[in-house]
Amino acid sequence: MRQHKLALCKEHYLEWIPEQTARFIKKYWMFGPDEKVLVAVSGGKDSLSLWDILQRLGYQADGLYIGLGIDEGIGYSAESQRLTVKFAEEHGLKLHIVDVQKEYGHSIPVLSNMSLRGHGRPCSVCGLAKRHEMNRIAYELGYDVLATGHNLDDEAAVLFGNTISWSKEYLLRQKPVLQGHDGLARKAKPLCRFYEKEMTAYAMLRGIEYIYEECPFSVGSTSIYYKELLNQLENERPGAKLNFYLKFLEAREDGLFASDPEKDPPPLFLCPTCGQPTMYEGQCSFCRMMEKANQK
Ligand code: Q46
Ligand code: ZN
Repeated sequence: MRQHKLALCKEHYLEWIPEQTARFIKKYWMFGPDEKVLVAVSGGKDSLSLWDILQRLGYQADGLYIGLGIDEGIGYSAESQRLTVKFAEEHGLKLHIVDVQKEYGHSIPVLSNMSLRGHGRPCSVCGLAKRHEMNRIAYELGYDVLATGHNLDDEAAVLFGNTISWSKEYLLRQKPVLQGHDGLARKAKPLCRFYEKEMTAYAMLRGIEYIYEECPFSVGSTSIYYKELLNQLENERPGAKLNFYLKFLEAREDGLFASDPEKDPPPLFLCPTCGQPTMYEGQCSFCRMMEKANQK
């Protein structure tokens, strides 16, 4: 790990990753040892590794898999669900499965083809549906916190995108942990300081079987382009990616932004259809999308 000027053998690497994760969980006040954690698992290396690390650290961590109905000739959702179920069974872990199509009548590709949002790209519809379902399940089943497997490459790419467009609203919300309020679950990203490569190494050394294919809809996405740019920078200057992210976190702690919605949260309304909190009065974006879909 050039960025840390550190080289470890397998045995020590597999100890170092959970130790560091425990340190980040504590440092950013993500959750305590007695809290109930819901891990959003997709069948990929990051989320399965996160689940593995949390159970090794002794947390009460259950999984949530959201079936998106993405096939695209490679059976992407079916395979990622199979690997997630396999992991849960092998480790004796509790897994909740929610299928968007069974729950709401339409899969993500079908919703996307209805051109309801996202200009024909499924990620906007998919992201909205995933956020809605993660919050709903965490809330309905009484979990204290929702943990996702975002790694440093994900976080740095989002930060880069939001910085070049100076999207203040999104920059304000980019944190290792977002406190919950008014029906919004607390969200934590315990892997946010690990490089993607580090997580791949962890998953492989632990023998975790994960889906190698990326979601077919991620091809050509802006976030992949930003990741490539940041990797070029990292190759020239080891540690640049980590520095970019950590210096941003420091700057925001030092008052980069005058207002902080966490300290002074905006008033929220309740969606009359699903009861979840929304930024605006009336139905939430998810229920509006579903209503339009059902009218088609
Ligand atoms: S699963 Fe969904 Fe991602 Fe696929 S459709 Fe886009 S958002 S790329 S993390
Ligand atoms: Zn709603």
